[in-house]
Amino acid sequence: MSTTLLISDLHLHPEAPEVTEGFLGWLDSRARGVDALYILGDFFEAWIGDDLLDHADQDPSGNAALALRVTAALHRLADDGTQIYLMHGNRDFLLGHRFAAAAGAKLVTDPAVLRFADEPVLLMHGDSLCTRDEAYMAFRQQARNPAWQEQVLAMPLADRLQLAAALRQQSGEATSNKAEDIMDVTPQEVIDTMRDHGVTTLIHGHTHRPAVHELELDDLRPARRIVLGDWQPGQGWEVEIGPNGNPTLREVAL
Ligand code: LP5
Ligand code: MN
Repeated sequence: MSTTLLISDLHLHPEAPEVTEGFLGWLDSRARGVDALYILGDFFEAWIGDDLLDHADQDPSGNAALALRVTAALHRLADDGTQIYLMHGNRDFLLGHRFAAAAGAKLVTDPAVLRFADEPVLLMHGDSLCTRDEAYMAFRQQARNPAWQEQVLAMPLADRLQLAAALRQQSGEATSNKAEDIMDVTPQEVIDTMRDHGVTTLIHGHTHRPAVHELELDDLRPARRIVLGDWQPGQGWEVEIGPNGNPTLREVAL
């Protein structure tokens, strides 16, 4: 009996200890013994580089200590036989192989197509579908540029912490001034992306608008878009895909 769990948008942060504890509890109970666990981005509120793992002593923010606890817990699950996969989000696109190795996980590209019970399923973080948010699309292009990333990763940790805080503040100001529909996925982009990948099921996070949307592709085939929610104190979201290949979106009490 194969079971896969998918989660997204935990936004783990030293100042949100209830979510961290809730996640670690979920990992030890619910995720124990499953075949695969997919974390579809924004696992951390902000990730400034894997070298943080080596400098917990120089990190007053508490992010390094948090990451070490979380990687150790993930590695225990991996050691028990669960395959763990990490996809980048718009907050943790700097997660790298060093982090993945510490967690016993593999990085997966966004988008990724998997097969469940012989049906292809498209997994994404979801930010790339928000094409009407032109300011974000421009930021995304810059943030995913390898040359920019290399330059940023060469900065001292303290400067990176500051830069991340500045970007978070600018993002907070920008999003409070954007229309709600601009920050949701573009319907036609969803349909085009699903067609391009030959799928009738898409699972993503990012928008924090958990739902199952039934839709129709251009060729009139029925399709569904399953949106994972973000994790809050006491409440998370998961998608379970069991042996029949059918995904179920569920609210999780933490
Ligand atoms: O994240 P959230 O929910 O606030 O909003 C997102 C989009 N914003 C972002 C930006 C991130 O929040 C920034 C945090 C990154 C942390 C890691 C940093 C690691 C690198 C630095 C340290 C080493 O993703 C937001 C969307 C919203 O989702 C909904 O989809 O609207 O998009 C924006 O807010 C973008 C703004 O509109 C414009 C960009 C502001 C920053 C401009 C600086 C440009 C210079 C960059 C190089 C220094
Ligand atoms: Mn996101």
